[in-house]
Amino acid sequence: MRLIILFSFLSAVTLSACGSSSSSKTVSPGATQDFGVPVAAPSGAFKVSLAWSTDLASGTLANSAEVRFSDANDQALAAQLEGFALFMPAMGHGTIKASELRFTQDPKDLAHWSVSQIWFSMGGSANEWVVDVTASAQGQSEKVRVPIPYEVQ
Ligand SMILES: [Cu+2]
Repeated sequence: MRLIILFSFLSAVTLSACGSSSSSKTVSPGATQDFGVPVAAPSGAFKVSLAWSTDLASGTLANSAEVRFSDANDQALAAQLEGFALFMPAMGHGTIKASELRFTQDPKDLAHWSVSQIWFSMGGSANEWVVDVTASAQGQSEKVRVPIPYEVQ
């Protein structure tokens, strides 16, 4: 019970702190193919890149993203998406409603997944949220931290 009260208090305090930042980069209309720079898994088993399909907003399940996996030579790599965990490093918390996430693998391109029903528990400026993507490829399951260079409103 004390933990719950503490968490509620922290959430209330940090909500205003996050909103005060000046950065306001949002997802551009038609930016669904902007996958950014791929991030390599520690072992090099795969790289992952994200393209956000929507402007990002807290307090809604309307956010969605495309996820692509590639190998060391940037060729498409079939992979199993196992986790998509939002995290806010500056405040040390994740998000809620993670059980609502929906993962869909493209049956014609096993390197390509869609993630929908993504819930941000609070807003933030560009790069305040990150996503820890867990996936397995080439027999290795690994977690990769991918930046989110967009404002979450
Ligand atoms: Cu926060």
